[in-house]
Amino acid sequence: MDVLLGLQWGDEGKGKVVDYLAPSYEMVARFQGGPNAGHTLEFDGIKHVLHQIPSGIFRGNIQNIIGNGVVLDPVVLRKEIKNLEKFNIDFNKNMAISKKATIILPTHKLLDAAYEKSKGDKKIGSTLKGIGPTYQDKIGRVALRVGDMLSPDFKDKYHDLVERHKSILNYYDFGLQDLAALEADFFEAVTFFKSLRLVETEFEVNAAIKSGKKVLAEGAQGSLLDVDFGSYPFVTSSSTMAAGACTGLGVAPSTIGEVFGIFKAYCTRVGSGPFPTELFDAVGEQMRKDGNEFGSTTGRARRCGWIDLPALKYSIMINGVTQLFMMKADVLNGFEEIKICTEYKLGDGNQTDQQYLNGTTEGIEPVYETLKGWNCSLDGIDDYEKFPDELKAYVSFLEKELEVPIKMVSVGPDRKQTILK
Ligand code: 2SA
Ligand code: MG
Repeated sequence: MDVLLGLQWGDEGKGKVVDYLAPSYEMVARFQGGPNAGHTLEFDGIKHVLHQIPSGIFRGNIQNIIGNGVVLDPVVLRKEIKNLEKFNIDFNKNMAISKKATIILPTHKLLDAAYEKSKGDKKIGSTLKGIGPTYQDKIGRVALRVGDMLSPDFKDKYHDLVERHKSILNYYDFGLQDLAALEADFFEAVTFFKSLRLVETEFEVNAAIKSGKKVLAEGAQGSLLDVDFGSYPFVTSSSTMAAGACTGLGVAPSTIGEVFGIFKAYCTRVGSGPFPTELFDAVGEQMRKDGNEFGSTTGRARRCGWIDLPALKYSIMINGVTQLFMMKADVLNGFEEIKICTEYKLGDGNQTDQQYLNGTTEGIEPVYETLKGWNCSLDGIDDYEKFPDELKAYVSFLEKELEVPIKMVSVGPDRKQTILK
C-alpha cells in the first residue's frame, strides 16, 4: 500500500494527485478526517470538490474505501452522492464504508460551534463540521459508529448520546438552534446511508493487499495539522500522518511502500495557529488571488506565505516520505523573486531547521534564501526539460535541502497540467 499525504496545512492539491495516480491503483482509501476535507479534482473543464468520498471515484475500475478512521456526516455524504448523479457511478459496487467509521451527529456540529465560541480569540478556526467533538466521543468511547445504524435500537443510542450533548451545550449556554430540522435531515440521510455497502473494510483492504492489488491511502488535511505532531493545539483531531493510514484502515506498517508527500510551491493555512512565513503584504495577496486560495469547504480566505523548509523537513521526517510532488508552481509565475525559508532564527540568536512548531511563532523569525523568479507563463509546457531555468533551479534547490526527489510538478488544476520529472 502506498500513502499519499499533504505535508503542510492542507490544501496542497491532494485530490488532483490522487486522481492523476488513480489509473495505476485498484483501490483508493480514505483513513481519517471527514467533511472538513475538500479535495478538488478538475478534468474535462469541470471542477469537483469531494469531502468524504475518496478521490478514486471517477475511475470506474477502482474500489473506493471509507475506512474506520474517518468521521462521517450522513447528510453531507448523501449530498455528495447526489451531486455526482450525472456520472452514473455505481456506489454499491465502487465504494465501501467501514462499519467502524464514526458518525457525526447534528449536535456534534453545535458542540463544535460552542467550543469555538468559548475559546474567544484563541479559537482553532475549525471548519464547524463537528470533527473535533466527534473524535472526542470516539476516544471517550461513547460515539456511534456506522455499524450502529444497522441495529434496531439505533434511535435509543442516538438519543442517549444527544442527551449528553445537550447537557454540555447547556453548560456552555449554547442554544439548540433548529435541532429538530437538523435531526429530520439526519434520519432521512441515515435511511439512505443504510442502502450503501457497509462492511468491515479492513478485510477488503487486507485482501486487496494480499492478492497483490495496488492500494493508495488518501490522506486529508496535512501533517502540520496532525493531532500529535501538528502545531498543537491549532490542529485537526485526527492522525493525518502516514502512521494514521495503518490505524485508520487496519493494515500493518510493513505493508506501506511509497509515501508520496504533496506540497505547494508556497504555503497556505486556513484557520488559526502559527505560520512563520505568512505574508501580510501585496505578495501574499497576489498568492491568494492567483492561487484562488479560498477554502473549498468553507470558502474562507486562506493565509498565504513563502515555502517553509524547516516545517517541510519535519513532515518528511515523521512520515518517511519517499517521493515529493510539488503543486501550484504556476501560482508563482508572476514573481520576480521567490523566497525560501531555510531556517528559523530563534530568540537566543541561534538558527535551526529542526524546530517543532507548537501553538505559537513567538521567538521564531524565518531566515530566507532568495532565488530569481521565472516570471513567465508555464502554459502549454508538457515536459520538465522545457521549464524555465529559474523554475528548474527552484526545484533543484528544494530537492537538495529536502533530500527527497521531486517527481512531479503541477502547473495548473487540470489533469493534463501535470509534469513528470
Ligand atoms: P477541524 O474542522 O476541526 O478539522 O479544524 C481544525 C483545523 O484544521 C484545519 N482544517 C483544514 N485546513 C485546510 N483545509 C481543510 N479543508 C478545507 C479545504 C477547509 C475549508 O479544503 O479548503 O474549506 O475551509 C481543512 N480542514 C480542517 C482548520 O482550518 C482548523 O485550523
Ligand atoms: Mg482542501
